[in-house]
Amino acid sequence: MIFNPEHECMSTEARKKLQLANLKNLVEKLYTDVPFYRKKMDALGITSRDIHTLEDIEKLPFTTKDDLRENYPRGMLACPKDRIVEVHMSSGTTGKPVVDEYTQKDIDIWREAMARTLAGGGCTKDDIVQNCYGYGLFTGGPGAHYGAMNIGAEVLPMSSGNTARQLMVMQDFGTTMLTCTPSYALYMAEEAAEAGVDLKTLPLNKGCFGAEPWSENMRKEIEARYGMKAYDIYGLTEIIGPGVAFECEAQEGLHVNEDLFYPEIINPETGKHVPRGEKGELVFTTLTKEGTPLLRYRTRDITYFMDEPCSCGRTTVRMHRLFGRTDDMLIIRGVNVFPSQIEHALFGIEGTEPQYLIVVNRGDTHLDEVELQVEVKQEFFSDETKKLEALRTKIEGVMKSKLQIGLKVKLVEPKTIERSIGKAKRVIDNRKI
Ligand code: DLL
Repeated sequence: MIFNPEHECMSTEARKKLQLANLKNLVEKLYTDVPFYRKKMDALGITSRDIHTLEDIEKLPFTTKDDLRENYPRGMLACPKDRIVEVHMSSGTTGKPVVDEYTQKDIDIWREAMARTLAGGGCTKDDIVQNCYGYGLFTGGPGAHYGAMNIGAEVLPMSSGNTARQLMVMQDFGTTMLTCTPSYALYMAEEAAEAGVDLKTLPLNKGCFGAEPWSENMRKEIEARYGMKAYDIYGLTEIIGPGVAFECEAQEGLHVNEDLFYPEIINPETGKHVPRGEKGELVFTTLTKEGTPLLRYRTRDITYFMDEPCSCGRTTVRMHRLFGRTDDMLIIRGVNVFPSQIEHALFGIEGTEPQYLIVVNRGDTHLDEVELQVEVKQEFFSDETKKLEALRTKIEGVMKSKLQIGLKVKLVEPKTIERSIGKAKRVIDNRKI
């Protein structure tokens, strides 16, 4: 189902016109109401009168996470404080959190963006949505909740954790749709298997998963274990939370809600647009927000635009599922490695579970050493050691050829790598650099 065909299937020209009008308004508003932006624009000698086309956005300044941290808690506010009705913050582990403040209109935009997102994953008013994203300052829980309510579905506001209760409610209330991080979906599937619950026999047939990197193979694993369709959804606190981009039934890239959030892809080194279709850093401008609107926010997420028409009929641009972040890239002995590459290489190997941990150390010789811990399927583990050793050597070989670096593989028993109810932690970097 397309939630808002008028906006999601608009002609490119009509959308561009709308985006340009909103961009001009935004620049005007930020100049008048946010001293941080006025200073930046003055430094570049630019005003809203310099914006004639959407391409002129390149004249405008970027916003970075550091800018937001420096303006914590309320320096980015673009409207009177008494108009704010809700606040969310990122779950960042270092430094100050980033803050998103919502007026009632911003909440309405979010409800709209998330209704489009869940509808992309097949949600209708007849669905029973078990929402296991965390509730609280994190945007996941409330975002999915608002979207499902906007569609008119029934919401089970479970939040994350307490897996036994999740499984009980799922069976007793006939959940038809699941929303949570992909790693928690897999964890729940493991617990279900342990408890003798066959998820494939339940009415649950679809889910919208995001908030952390996951791969095509992880999708296949979730789809197989639950007997469901698993859709990728993307967003970030700074821009609105979830609801920025989402997959449709074609599962070929994520449609960006680009009438609300204007996307660009830049070369992270030069800050210039990359040629259309090339990989780079994703940048968003919030076109219609009131509380904490942002201009050209550098997400550090890496993707590319997919411009070919989509079979679903939506005309919004799609972005490829994320390749990683400019800041989660590991540099191992001078080679750039993304955890997603390791994950991708791993999933093709039979006998392994989709659970892994990358541990990076700087050894006695001052060289970087990587240990990749991989869970092995139970049947494999109870087998003879020769078979395990062959698997270990095989994984090391695959990694060497795919990543161009040697790493040590340690095979571990099922369920030994710590599970997460929120975002999974895949890398431990012990190097003090
Ligand atoms: O994770 C919002 C969200 C909630 C998205 C629920 C989807 C579902 P933050 O905590 O601010 O917000 O983290 C945002 O998480 O910049 C990406 O690096 C990463 N991320 C989010 N969705 C995906 C995804 C929420 N589908 C940061 N694939 C973003 C890969 C994702 N990474």
